[in-house]
Amino acid sequence: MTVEQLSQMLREKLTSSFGKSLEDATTKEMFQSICLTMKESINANWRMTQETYDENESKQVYYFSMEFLLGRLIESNLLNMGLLDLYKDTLTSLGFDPEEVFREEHDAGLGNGGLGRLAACFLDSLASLQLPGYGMGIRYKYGLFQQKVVNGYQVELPDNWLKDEYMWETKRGDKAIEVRFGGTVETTMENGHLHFHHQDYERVLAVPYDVPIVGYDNNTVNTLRLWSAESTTNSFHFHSSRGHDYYHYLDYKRSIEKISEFLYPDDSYYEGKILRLKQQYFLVSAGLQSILQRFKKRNKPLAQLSEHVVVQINDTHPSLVVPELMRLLIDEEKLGWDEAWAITEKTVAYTNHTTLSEALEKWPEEMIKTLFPRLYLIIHEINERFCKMLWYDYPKLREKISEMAIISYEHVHMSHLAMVGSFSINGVAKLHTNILKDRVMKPFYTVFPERFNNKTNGITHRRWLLNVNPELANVISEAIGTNWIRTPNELTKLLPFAEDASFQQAIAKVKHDNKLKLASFIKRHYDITIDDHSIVDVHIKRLHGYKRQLLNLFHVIHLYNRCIEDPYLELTPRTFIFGAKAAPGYFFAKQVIKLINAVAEKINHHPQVSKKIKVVFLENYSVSLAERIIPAADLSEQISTASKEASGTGNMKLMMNGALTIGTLDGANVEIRELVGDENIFTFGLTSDEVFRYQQAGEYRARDYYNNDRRLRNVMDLLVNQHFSDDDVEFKDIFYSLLYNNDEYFVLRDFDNYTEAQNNVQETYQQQSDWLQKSIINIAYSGNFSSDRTIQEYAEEIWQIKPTKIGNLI
Ligand code: DL6
Repeated sequence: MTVEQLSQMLREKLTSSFGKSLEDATTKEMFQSICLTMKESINANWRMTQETYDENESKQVYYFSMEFLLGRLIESNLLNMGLLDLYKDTLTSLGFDPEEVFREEHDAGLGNGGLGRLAACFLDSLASLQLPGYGMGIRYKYGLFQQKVVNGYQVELPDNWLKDEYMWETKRGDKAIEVRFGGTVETTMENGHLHFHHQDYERVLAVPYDVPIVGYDNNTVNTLRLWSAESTTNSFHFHSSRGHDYYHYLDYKRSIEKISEFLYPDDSYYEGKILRLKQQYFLVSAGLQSILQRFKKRNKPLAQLSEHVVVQINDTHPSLVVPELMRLLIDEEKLGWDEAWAITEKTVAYTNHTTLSEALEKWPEEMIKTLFPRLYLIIHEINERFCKMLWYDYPKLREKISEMAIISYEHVHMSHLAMVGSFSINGVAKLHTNILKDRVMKPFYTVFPERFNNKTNGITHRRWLLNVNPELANVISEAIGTNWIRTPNELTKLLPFAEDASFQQAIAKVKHDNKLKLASFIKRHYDITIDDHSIVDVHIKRLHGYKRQLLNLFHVIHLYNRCIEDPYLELTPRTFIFGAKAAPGYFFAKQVIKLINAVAEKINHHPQVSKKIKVVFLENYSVSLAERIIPAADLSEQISTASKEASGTGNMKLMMNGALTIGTLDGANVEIRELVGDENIFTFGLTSDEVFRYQQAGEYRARDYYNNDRRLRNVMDLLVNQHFSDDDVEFKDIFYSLLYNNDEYFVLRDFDNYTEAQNNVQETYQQQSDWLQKSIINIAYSGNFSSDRTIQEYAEEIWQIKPTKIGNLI
């Protein structure tokens, strides 16, 4: 298609959909017209893809996740369809700014952070590798809250992302499914068999909204199915004799719709909220019922389910799939327990994303019993059988049975349920998987060694390099051709260019241009001028104690102190950028946000120090904001307390865009170091084994570090002497958590090592050619972290699914 033809199409669409001429159209109408034109070709391929899967009887993976952090889809869809440049050129020729038009799309923020974004990257890779994949999630009416910063504090506002029509979704009212909550179970004996009758339950209608997932340069269009909770008048008992029925009905309707109203904003923390549990079951039941309906159309015996379907659960949140699949097979399909169990165990696979004990879900037994009385009986039976098996087959583990049971101390342990009911249990980075095997899940590893495996996370290089940094992508392609786009491991072909002066200059120019763009964004939105030749030092992720934004900030304050002590101090200018949302109830994290803003305020207004350092807290960190920051970054802060960060994926995105990592030996940082070599990454601090040793021996004394390190004292005392605030109250909690609660995340212990590593960063940066060489080496090895690699491993080693070519329809 030519620019002229597309212009004509868009003009016609503006008229037919909005009754507008090009001259009158708003950017929003233009955005919507583009989506409508795109959907015409997407929909044709979408139908074709689904028909091909059914005709070929392809085995499909269903990725169940409570979160899909999609961000915007317009650019990645255009890129994957091979139309991005055409649309950009056409928009420009029509007098529109493409970026402005694309920004009309509201981020779909249906996720907290890493786990949800990983799910989105996986969908992109599945479609791009022509793999039959299907996402199952919830269509929350409100996504993750919008963060505002008011007087330095985080304030949360609702994210009403569906306020305007969501252009990519299609409601499939005809595919709605009933999900049942509460009630009682009556047990009867019929023909010598026990039968379970679920009665007096509440009916909720699960209505699917399907989002097409467009593959890269192929015809594959997979589906992300997002379920929305709705009520029906026929699920409510109207009594003509009773007054106020209408108001009762409205209350009832509201209580049903609440189920898919909002996403819980907690990351790496479990809270036993009843609505959250309802959400989990809602997703699981609707998803599984729709899978079985589809499977039945293939006219195969249920015993073959696992040859057609694999259900991957993204963390334990959907682990009710295990008892729910059992319920459907036993109560609805009339299979016996053993047959149903054999099918379930072969169909479900589980990914763990955290070792933090506070994030491991355990629901009160009573809650499960009340909400899902039939499931409770099934979980009880699974538990009985599992504990008996341990008792008879693993005598050495007898004393561990209460620790391993699915139900113990009046709680249902979801990770135990997931492990017992799955054929595969995987961690998300080598170190993380080893920690699961050797520590957190050790007894389960003893019982099910063959189930444990590692799948190191990845990111889609299409969005995180081609889309966000097209200039870098061009420089790469000019040097090594374009094969790397299909085979990202071919980025290693850049290695011979690492010392090439002209290639280094090309890379440096792209980075500088990206810094200029970020600087202009920061100037526009925050009225802060940043030095576009400064080291752009980036710490972007959720705010959490273990991610140690505080350690970074202590280094910033330390630099500030040094600048004050020595006005002639030679320092390579730095811009410290933070972007982070804190869970609304996480007091400590919110205090850290306030402290970052207070430090920023002080430093940015200091006549001398601000010439060398700037600190910027960018509000409302989101996928779209990450897309602006990452291409401009020089330094990637990955400084979690070792053993706490399961993998990280921001580390991979930044590396792919040429940033060097300063990091602990945690999560996937370990694998980054393995690839690029010790000299191309700045590692520091305690190792995970050292952290475990400290914890076991109880030997850590944070106070000693405060007492013995003058620099640390000078930093910390500023928190409690009103230096950064008008009163001395504000940061005392942070101060006390370090000294009196003994610094759970070893910030003080790692401060010295971190500062040394930061000095090393500065020295290396001053040798620009060395720095650029390292940067190129990082880009070259980043292909290993494409989610295409990860998904290929899942497909071959867990799912046993194969690429299915979709014919050419358009
Ligand atoms: O696997 C995706 C992502 C990892 O990269 C992060 O390291 C990890 O913290 C995150 N885990 C969670 C925890 N949620 N739960 N449960 O988001 O997963």
